[in-house]
Amino acid sequence: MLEGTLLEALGGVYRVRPDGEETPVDAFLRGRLKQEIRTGERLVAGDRVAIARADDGTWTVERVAPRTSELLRAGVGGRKAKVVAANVDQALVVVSAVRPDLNEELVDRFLVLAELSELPVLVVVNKMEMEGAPEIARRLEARLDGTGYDVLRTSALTAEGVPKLAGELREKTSVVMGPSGVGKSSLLNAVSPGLELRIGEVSLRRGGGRHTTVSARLVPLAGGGWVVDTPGFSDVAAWEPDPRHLAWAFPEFRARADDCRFRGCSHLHEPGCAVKEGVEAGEVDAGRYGSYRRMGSPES
Ligand SMILES: Nc1nc2c(ncn2[C@@H]2O[C@H](COP(=O)(O)OP(=O)(O)OP(=O)(O)O)[C@@H](O)[C@H]2O)c(=O)[nH]1
Ligand SMILES: [Mg+2]
Ligand SMILES: [Zn+2]
Repeated sequence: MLEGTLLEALGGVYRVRPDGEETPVDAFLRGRLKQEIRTGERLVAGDRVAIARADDGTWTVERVAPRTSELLRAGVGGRKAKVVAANVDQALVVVSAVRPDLNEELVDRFLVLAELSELPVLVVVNKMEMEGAPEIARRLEARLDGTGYDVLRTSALTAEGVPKLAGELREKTSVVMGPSGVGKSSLLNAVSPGLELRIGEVSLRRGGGRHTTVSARLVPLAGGGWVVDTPGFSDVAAWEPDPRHLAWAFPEFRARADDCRFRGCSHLHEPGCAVKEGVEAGEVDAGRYGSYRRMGSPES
């Protein structure tokens, strides 16, 4: 039996890197574990597993270790959470200033996913060399002022911010998330040139264009550390309809909630709400507060 880390799950094939070895092996599920996975939670990139080799040379996944963390997103067509990656230390929300244009409310929604997953998060604004990008990045920084989130400006094209990004990824396991086409894979290639992750243009030639990265994949970085590259997504509904949990996912609200008149204030219609007062005083960003209201109401 060998311990290892799941790099990628590809429709029934589980690519596992045994600890201390360079070359991954493909393993399969059998028996009870297969039943459990079918009815419950899937295995995802980052899972710690034990694998065993059968007489015919094939590998099977025998055990999955409890996870230390999970990046969650809403499952397709439902509000139930789905796991994107396991055992990561931090999440990166990657967007581009332009092409595709930065959508501030979408950033808020990605940040909520990271918060509900209880992961530290870094915001990355890519394609900074493009015209108009500095003004767009400045606006996002102003919106996030007071949240505690760091915003890192990058360009995979000019390498602006890439050494800084490499520093943030070093010695940790991270997961990148963000819309398709913003340059997530390009940035990881820039940080670690040996990776050769597939990027946009290649799939354009194949007639695709969207969703160049097709499955979550854990890769090692040249400087030490690991990162899960994920396919872009923009359907970022929170699965958590309880407004108190949602409110908790906005750190600048969290910091004020003690001053609200009512305990468990939803910051929506209660009198004496310190968050609403903060919005009126210009101390809490009105755009973020609008995101919160829309995320909490199902018709949004
Ligand atoms: N101008 C400019 N283009 C970039 C930059 N980074 C990436 N691109 C381009 O943006 C396109 C998308 O890049 P990808 O790295 O495939 O984007 P992704 O976020 O991984 O996309 P998915 O895998 O579909 O989620 C490609 O054509 C890249 O060449 C950048 O900093 N500046
Ligand atoms: Mg990609
Ligand atoms: Zn309140």
